[in-house]
Amino acid sequence: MSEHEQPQTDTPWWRRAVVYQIYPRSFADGNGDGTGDIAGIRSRLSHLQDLGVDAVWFNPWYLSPLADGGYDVTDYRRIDPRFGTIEEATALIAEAHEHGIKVIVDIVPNHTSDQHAWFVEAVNAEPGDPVRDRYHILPGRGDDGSEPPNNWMSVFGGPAWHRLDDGEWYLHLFAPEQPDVNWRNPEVADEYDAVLRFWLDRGVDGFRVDVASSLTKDMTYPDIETDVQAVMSSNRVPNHPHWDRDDVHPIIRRWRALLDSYDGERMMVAEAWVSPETYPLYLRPDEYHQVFNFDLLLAGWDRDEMASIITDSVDRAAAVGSTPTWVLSNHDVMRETTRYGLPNGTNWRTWSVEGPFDSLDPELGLRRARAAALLILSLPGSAYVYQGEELGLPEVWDLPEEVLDDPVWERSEHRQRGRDGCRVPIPWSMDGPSFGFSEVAGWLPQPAEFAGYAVEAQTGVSSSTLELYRRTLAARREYGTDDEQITMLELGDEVLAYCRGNGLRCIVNFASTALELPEYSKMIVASNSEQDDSVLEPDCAVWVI
Ligand code: TEU
Repeated sequence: MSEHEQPQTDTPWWRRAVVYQIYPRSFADGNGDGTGDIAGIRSRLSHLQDLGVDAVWFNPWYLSPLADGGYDVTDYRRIDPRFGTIEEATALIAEAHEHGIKVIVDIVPNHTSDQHAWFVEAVNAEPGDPVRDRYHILPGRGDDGSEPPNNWMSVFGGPAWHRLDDGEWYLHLFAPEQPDVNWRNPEVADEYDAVLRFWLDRGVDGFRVDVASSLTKDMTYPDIETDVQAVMSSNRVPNHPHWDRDDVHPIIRRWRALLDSYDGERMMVAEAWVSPETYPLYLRPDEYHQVFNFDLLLAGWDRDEMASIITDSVDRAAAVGSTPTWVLSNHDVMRETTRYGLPNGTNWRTWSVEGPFDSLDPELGLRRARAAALLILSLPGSAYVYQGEELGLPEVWDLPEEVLDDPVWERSEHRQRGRDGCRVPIPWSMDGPSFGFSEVAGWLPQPAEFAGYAVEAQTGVSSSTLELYRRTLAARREYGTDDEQITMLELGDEVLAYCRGNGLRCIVNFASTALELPEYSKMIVASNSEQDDSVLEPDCAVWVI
């Protein structure tokens, strides 16, 4: 069997896929305007094949004013001209398949853009007109209606209501340019069905569903005590007016039936920041195939915390017949090479404003990120790798304020710099105006140090993070197993180690001193570029069998 050949298996692809996340705006620019696009992606498919990923997930590429990086969709059936055309998207899907790579697209069903034809129609209609019922448009409170209908807050900061010129208010759980649609209106469900069919007919293998747990709202619009951010990261609030409500599940079942009516193994993965208690409900056999598990992404570099997340995730998924998902970073969070270089407990959302900046140790962060990659890539289930993780790219946390584009910067009143630092264009070559990303400077500036992280700089360099990822993904294919369990191994309080059914062991050293490795017959891959046969250095990982 060649190193890139997947062993024959009846297991559906998504149960063990490595899914590579592409943020199209920042991956590769084919038309020389400084913004990434589909032409750029098509020219770089060989990078994904060489890396050895099983699937790609594309962040939204639909027609959009990009008020929230494309999560504000004007038309779900058109590609934004900055990214390309529908013909190019269809060709890309087919070409990915020719490279043996499945395709997942992003669906944004909680809100549209304020430029969407439905919202434009609603705004132009009179209060009470049925076309307003596709959104949550309400009179305000107070004698003259000048108070918002309730106290709900936007995830991005500030109130979740915006007033129209005629005095009514509309709900936006995210930016004001992202009005929430009303899922009680049957037209809404029909429209999203049609959108799913549109992309399934173009050959996509799956959907990543944006803010999947917030679609339905309490239509009496009561005030709430808890704020949204707290709800997203903590325990379930029963009957919350707009988060993780029971009435979201019939929508999911409807989509699942639609997917199941297509041939092939079409899947959907939920972006749902929900509690461990309700997480399994989303994974019932007639609901989502997978839910992103963000626990590791939120955890520090902590042996006990990571060990319990891993065992809980494996058990929880197994209990409902699904598989765990592993996510170290994505387009919404600080890149893990930087996160792991900060002391545990640092609030990385505010750190880049507040500091202390000398608390960052970038070398330590990269060492840990490489070890974490070995950790998640040997676990059962599927792993989601965000573009640039394979290069060990750091967060560009000190972007000049004048280039910041994420609405979080303004809406948090400059308490958070937002998410641009993980969305800086990818460096492909060691020189040029944007290190091979484009013929011109990229839409966000890249720091000079990106030259050293370029694909060109790392290719063929055995100690590089890129070659480590390539070796590790090749080994994952070779030593992959369909058993979806792990056995934790006891190697001391500061070592995280487990064994897969085929005898593959992953060992991670969290101690500050080197670890004497237990006996093994073969070392398969090591996160340290200078791995010794018998000892494992701090913050490093190995796979042995
Ligand atoms: O994100 C959902 C979400 O609520 C968070 O990840 C949020 O972006 C973050 O906490 C803000 O600091 C999804 C998308 O992944 C994100 O990019 C979009 O902005 C958001 O939905 C709205 O569509």
